[in-house]
Amino acid sequence: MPNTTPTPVTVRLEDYTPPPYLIDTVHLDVDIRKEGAVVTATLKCLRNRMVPAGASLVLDGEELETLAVSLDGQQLAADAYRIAGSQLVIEHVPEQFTLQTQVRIQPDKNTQLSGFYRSKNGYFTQCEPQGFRRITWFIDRPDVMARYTVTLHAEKAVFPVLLANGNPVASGDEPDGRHFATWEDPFKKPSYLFAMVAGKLDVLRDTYRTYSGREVQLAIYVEPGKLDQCAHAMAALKKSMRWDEQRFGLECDLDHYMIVAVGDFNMGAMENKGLNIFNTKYVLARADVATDVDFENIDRVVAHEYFHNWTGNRVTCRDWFQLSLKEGLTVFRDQEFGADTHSRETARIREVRGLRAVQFPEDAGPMAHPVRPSIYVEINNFYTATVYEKGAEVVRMIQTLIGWRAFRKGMDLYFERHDGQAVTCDDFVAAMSAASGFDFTQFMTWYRQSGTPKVTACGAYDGAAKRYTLTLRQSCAPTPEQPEKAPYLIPVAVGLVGPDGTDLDLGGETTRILQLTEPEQTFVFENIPVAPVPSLLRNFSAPVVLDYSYSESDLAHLLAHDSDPFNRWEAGQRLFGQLILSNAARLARGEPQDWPTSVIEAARKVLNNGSDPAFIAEALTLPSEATLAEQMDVVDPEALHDARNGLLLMLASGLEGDFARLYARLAPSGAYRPDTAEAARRRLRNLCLAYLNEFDKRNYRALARQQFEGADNMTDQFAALSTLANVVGADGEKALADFYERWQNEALVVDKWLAVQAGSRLPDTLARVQSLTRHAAFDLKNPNKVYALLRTFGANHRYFHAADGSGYRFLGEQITALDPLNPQVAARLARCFDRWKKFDDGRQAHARAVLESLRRHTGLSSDVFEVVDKALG
Ligand code: B3K
Ligand code: ZN
Repeated sequence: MPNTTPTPVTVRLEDYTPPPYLIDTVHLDVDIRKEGAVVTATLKCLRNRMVPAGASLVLDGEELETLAVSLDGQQLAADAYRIAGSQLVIEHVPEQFTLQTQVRIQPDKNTQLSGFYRSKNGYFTQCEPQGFRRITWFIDRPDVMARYTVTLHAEKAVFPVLLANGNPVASGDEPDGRHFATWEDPFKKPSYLFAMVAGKLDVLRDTYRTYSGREVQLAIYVEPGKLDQCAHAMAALKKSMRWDEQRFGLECDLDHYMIVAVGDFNMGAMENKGLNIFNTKYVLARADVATDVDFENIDRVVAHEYFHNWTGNRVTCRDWFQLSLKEGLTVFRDQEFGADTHSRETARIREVRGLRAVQFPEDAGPMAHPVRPSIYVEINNFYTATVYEKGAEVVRMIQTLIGWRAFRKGMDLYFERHDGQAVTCDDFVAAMSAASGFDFTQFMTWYRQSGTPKVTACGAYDGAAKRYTLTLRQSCAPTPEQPEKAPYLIPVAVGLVGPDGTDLDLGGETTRILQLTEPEQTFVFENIPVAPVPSLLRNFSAPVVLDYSYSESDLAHLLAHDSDPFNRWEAGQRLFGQLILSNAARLARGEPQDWPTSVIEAARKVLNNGSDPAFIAEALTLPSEATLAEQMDVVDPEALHDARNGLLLMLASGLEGDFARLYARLAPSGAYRPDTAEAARRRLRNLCLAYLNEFDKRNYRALARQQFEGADNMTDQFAALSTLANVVGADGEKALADFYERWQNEALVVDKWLAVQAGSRLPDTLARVQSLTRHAAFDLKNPNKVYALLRTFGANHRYFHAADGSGYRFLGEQITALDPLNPQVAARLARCFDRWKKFDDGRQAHARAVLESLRRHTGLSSDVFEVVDKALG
């Protein structure tokens, strides 16, 4: 009988104790057959000398059919060990011993996609955080690091490719058309970095010479027929290898670096040592099937997983509470890589846009948790925007506080001290502190406290004394587990912009980093000749909400002149946000919309000031409904939606001529090129097209249709489709039908087709999404399809939060259907309900009914339970 999935338990950081036993080497023999895979594990174990002798040996396992257990070559009788729930316990073991277990697993039935599972072209693994225990009995925690040797056996014709971490050391044929391959990983690693693959796959090979002259064999494995979609990922890999050498002095330590793409994958990708496994979404790209955003995302994810080889694999996490140690740091590294390889200013803008759309709501909702959580039920629920993106902001603040040179020294010291170890966030910060002399004691609040701090600023200019005084106050609203908050150390980058638009001199610098440490603090700037407009929190120097009562003309001034590109963009976002919110309030009161014409002039200046087209496009993209909703006491999603669309139409009317001219001027001058400048041109041109189609005018529809039909690349084709799919009329229907007809065999393009319909602002969106769940293109077992259709719908602010509760009920049903198949993905969908308490009583009643019925559901996974239970509070 297979042992079962575990009953939910609460795990606490304060309960951490070191493992009583360690595992030195692991030999795995995996025999893959139709009836299941038999896994024989031989573990050389020893007592951990840090822990008193006498503890029982406790191994983790889930859904394993145990066939045999032996200790030092002696088969154990059934009463010499016990299997209780998800643990195998042996009471008395020697100081050193060899444990061998044999289990059968059922990868074909593994719809959770954790552990060893079947996908279209073979078998794949996902072990982080706790999937290895679904393959064999093990001490499945990251502070147990071992050396692995793996032998795979499978039918040769069906699974010609057999891979595991490390280096190939043997392979050959076996009777009955079978074959085997043995891989040896020279590096010690935690079990979560284990990977193996058996499949029929094509491979793109290349090599990379490191700066010390070692040659690394690179390989990207994909579904047969997709080799022509791998070149970009390979180039991205080589670029990231070079960048990590140049920026951080970090060299690849492997002889073989392999990436395997799989269509069924819960997340983006996984950094298994030397054998990354990727969602196809972050590998496959060709100009006709992938957009500029896809190309850039591939760069970022390939780099991210590669960078983990040092930040995560060489130095890993002691326990899962330390997840941000590797994730926050690695996101920061991939952000910096993105900034260096694309555009630094737009990279920062997109990061902050994402942070505000996802992490700020998370931090204000029921799932709020610190960057280093202190308690969890299901660790999979903590791969969050807080751990990743806010974690990256925390690392960025460290760099801001000590400067990049000291930061680099801190990184060097971190590796010098901890290479080969499993450590904590404190160890990282201690290295930064030792390298810089900076005292991070108060700064650690960022790791401990959840919630987004609010900084309220107030400025005063004394003309006689030529003095500008800035008073900053900080506060942080209570979060579910933390009613009281201690003050943070907040780096606030400040510039003072003069009436002519130039930065005033602040004693040899134009931006000063203030350190706000008290609840309230006053900063004085001397020798300021004129009354300035303050440019606060430049480059978004801390993940806080900044409150300053800027006038509309202040904002227009900053939007036109601020030397800090982030704050130039920010000024526009504030201006648009304030206007949308005040118009939403008017609509809610039954009053008509009212837009000042000055906003058109401000936007026109941006359009025509000769900035980088990517920046202009960012500046003229309005803040999202989800971001703005956070600023409303009671969210009225209809008024918000209508007001935001009102501003789109207002800008379109005021700038119609500008948009039309720009659309024509930005027409492509040759065949598609994927580079940053061309991508920026397309981005702005497509924004013009969308604005122009805010009017119901035949000539603009025709432009969109022409672009849809004539585009030689997916960026332009899909932008035209999105425009058409969001306007009433037959053009949208036809474009959607044509698009599907053309791309139905490209899974990733079909995902776009699903998403564009689920995110649409047309009133029949829910009905359409409901019918799409029954379409041949949809598959509840495939996470990409679920994310494309269902999560996009859950993020459709207007229709998910429909007043009659229909959106809530629909998603509730889908979560119920998905949970038994894939609880991790179901729990992610359940997060769409996070903000239900911000809405009116009617909507709350509908959401509560759905959440309560979910919580009552028998057999609900601990993943979904944790999310729903917290949401109900
Ligand atoms: N480390 C993986 C995340 C795996 C999550 C499993 N639930 C991807 C990444 O951050 O690189
Ligand atoms: Zn990561």
